[in-house]
Amino acid sequence: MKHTDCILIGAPVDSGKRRAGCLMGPDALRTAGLAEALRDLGHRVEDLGNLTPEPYSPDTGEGPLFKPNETAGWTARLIATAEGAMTRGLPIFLGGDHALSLGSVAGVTSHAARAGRPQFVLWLDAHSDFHTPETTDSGNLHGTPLGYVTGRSGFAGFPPLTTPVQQENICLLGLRSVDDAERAALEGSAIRRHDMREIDERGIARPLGDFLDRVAAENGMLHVSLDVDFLDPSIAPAVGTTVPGGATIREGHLVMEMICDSGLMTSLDLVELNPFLDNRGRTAQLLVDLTASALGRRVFDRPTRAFA
Ligand code: 4U7
Ligand code: MN
Ligand code: MN
Ligand code: MN
Repeated sequence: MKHTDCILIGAPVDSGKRRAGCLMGPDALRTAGLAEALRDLGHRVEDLGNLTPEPYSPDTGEGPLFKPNETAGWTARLIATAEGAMTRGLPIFLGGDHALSLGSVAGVTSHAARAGRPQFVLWLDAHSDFHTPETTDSGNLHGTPLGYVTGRSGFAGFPPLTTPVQQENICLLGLRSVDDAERAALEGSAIRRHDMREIDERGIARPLGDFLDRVAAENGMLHVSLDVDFLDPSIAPAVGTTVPGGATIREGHLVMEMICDSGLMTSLDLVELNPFLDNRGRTAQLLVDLTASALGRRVFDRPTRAFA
């Protein structure tokens, strides 16, 4: 098992939606023993503590978007932090809501471009998060990160994107809540998408295995963005946007074990954890266990990609 330099980056982003609480996410993940679990697997772990957004003008509360200036300040800080961390190890972004990923994904993608490698993104989420500020009905920017990082228009006031992620390099897994405007945009795009019905029918290993094969064939960098609501709310209640019918504990672990076996993951987001809504820390603990699976925890050694 390869030992990794893990860099924990607390990003208590809470500006991406109206229901507060994700700002406590990084400390809940620490309390649940994230660093210890990774060290037990033999990895080196450095914790950068919690970031703050770059300075921004106060949000006025006017206009259709919730806290756009604060979110833009977070995006700028996260882009710079992600670019720096990628030169030193595997950044693990501790959210914070999913608006965090405007910055984490943009930053790792700009690093990949400099390294001359294509960036791939695996999006584990009930939602497609493909809105722009012009298509969102809720005004909540945690529903827009994939719109931003693919270079869709409408993100005035946000850091200009140096390198968009190629649509065909994105894989959405776990979908069960997609808004009409997102569906139309996705259907006109090359983004790979697998809803829960497909996962029920074919299993989760086949679509994921196909995607990992493509990342490997193109010598890509792989960013994994894990939204708590990918998981079924019965096992992961600590999230504001629960959608029934999500991934089971075993589907979650299988995804992470396959990612581990592939050896391809270069960065990771753990987002949308709202500890205020948790049940005795069980969601935070599950995220720690899933991260451990992605970084080598296993029951027995098995042949690589036995299920692909
Ligand atoms: B998350 C939503 F309307 N699409 O835009 C929206 F259903 O990061 C939800 O995936 C967005 O949790 C969910 O507000 C964002 C809604
Ligand atoms: Mn979601
Ligand atoms: Mn999301
Ligand atoms: Mn959510």
